[in-house]
This record gives sequence, structure tokens and C-alpha cells, in this order.
Amino acid sequence: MFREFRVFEDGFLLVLQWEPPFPIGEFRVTSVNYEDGLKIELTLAYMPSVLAVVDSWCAILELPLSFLDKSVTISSNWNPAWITTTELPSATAGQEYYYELSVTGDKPISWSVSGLPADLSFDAEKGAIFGVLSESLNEPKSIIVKFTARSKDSVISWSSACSKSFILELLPKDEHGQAGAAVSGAVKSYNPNNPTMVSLILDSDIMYETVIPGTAGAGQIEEAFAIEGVAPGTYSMVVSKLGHADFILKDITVGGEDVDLTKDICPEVRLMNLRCGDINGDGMINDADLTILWKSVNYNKKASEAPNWLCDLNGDGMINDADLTILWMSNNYNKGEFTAVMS
Ligand SMILES: [Ca+2]
Ligand SMILES: [Ca+2]
Repeated sequence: MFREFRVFEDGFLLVLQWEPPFPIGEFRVTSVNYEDGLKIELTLAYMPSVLAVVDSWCAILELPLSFLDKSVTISSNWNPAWITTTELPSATAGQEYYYELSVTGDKPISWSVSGLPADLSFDAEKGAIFGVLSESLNEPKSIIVKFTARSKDSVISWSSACSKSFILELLPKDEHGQAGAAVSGAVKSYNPNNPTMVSLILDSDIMYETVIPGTAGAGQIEEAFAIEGVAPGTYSMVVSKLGHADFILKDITVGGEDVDLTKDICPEVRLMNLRCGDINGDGMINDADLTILWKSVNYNKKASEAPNWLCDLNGDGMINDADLTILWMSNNYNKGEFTAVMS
């Protein structure tokens, strides 16, 4: 820590040098072995602008001559904030951005930030950048963002501030495939008149949803869907439709590339076949549904006139044997939701 010690006519010069990281800042220089017990406290401030660019620091103390021949101890009792982040992750248009700067030392009392794009904000409580970069960005762009973390003032009113500048890469949507990955697949179900809902779930939150709209027709139908702009992550997919048990697909890993489920090696994933016959919507296809379908007010009636039009499983407008046959199929009867894992 001592780098130089020089004696002059009226005093001496003590040069201290230290290496990052902190603590540095306020130093109390206390004389020991001093006969009358005099204690002199000195506080060192430093230049933030210098600190941000050099890798070692100096402090110069000019002490009165009376300090000569005294041994001194130096200790730090102040631990100002210091930004230790060395680089910022790039931000991609249309994607949620969140990054907490890492800071050692005491929590900063205030921050100032310059250069952030308008759609990104700074949470001074967490020291975090957050927001969604505008999708209007067309080309990659590098900007300089500067953060200053201020620490509490020292006892003699010098304050400490640590400033650091970073290059933040802004990437347009689809750049490097980081955003805009599409997850597509195919669903087989009954009754084309009703829509099918496809959701991508991350940590039990629905992150993306798409609806395959209903279309005129009857019987079984195979339909394709695509969810665009999916951020990297490992998702579960839930495919649901009235009158059907849910189809759940786990472990869909989305990276930079589009995910085409119709190319999966598992046939159950290539064409997701929804089990049909859950008329009461309890997730199981069983006697309870059969009882509803069999009711005289429903069975052999027009779907439009029956109290429960969902009994028309195939969507041909009539509730009859054709629907009963679907419910009775071994793939449906006494079965519930189907769970598959992406290979
Ligand atoms: Ca049921
Ligand atoms: Ca029918």
C-alpha cells in the first residue's frame, strides 16, 4: 500500500497505492505510539474519472512534520459502491431485456445513467436495465451507455462516484436468430367448427398464444399453427379445444432456430392428436361424458336444439351414433390429457 515516503522541510509526503477491487475511500490515519494520544483522521477522496480508466490508484497525503518518526496504521472504514460489470449483454428488438449491474461495496445512494435508448429504463433500486427494445430497429447498432453509482458522502463531505461506460449492442429482430424464432406444429382434432388454442408456457406463465380459428366442416381435421417471435427458453405447450382433452408437450427448447414440431422424430409430436369426447370439460373422457351424450334431450337431436351442443363431437350438426363412436374409441374412452416430451 505504501508506495513512496518523502520528507520535506515542513512535512512529508506519503503516497499510497492500491489495487482494485475496493474497499478504498475514506482512510483514517491514526498515529500510534504518540505520547499524548493525539489522533489525526484523514479522509481520502479519489477522482472517479480516473478510477474508471486506470487499474491502480494513488492517494497522496501531505502530513505535518510532527508525524515523522511515528508509526502509522491505515485502515479503511468506508466501502463505496464500485461497478464490477465488465460488459452488457446485447439487447434484441422486441425482446424483454433485463440486466442487473453487479456492484460491490455499499449500495449506491443514487445512480445516473446516460445514453440508454428511450425504450429501456433503469431501476435505481435494483441497479438494473429493463424494457423492450423497439421493433422498429432495422440494423444492428452499438451505443455507449454510461452509469454512475454514487455512494454516501464521506465525513468531510467529499462524495464518491464510480462511473463506467459500456458498449451496448442493439440487435434488430431476427438478427443472429435471437428473436423471432417460430414454433410451428400440426394438430389433429374433431369438429373443425371450433377453434383450437395453442399456448407456450414458461415457468407456469403463458408467454405466447395462438388460436387456430374454426372453419366449416365436420369430422376430423389436421391444422397447422405457428407462433412467431419466441424468445429463447424451454417451454411447455398446451393445445386445447372444446370437447377435447388437452395435449401437453414438454421440453420444447427454443434457441436461435425455428422449431418445427412436424419434423420431430416422435410421431405423437409430429401430429398432435387431441383426444375427443370430454363433453363436461373435466379433463377426462369417461362415463360422465357418455351419460350427457346419452341423455334423451341430447341423443339423436340436432346440436342446435340440444341443451349441450358439445355432444356433437364431430361437428356434423347431429348428436348421434357417430359421436358415440368417437367417444367410445380406445384412444379416447377412459383417457385424459396426453403428455408428450419433445425429443
Ligand atoms: Ca369429461
Ligand atoms: Ca355429430
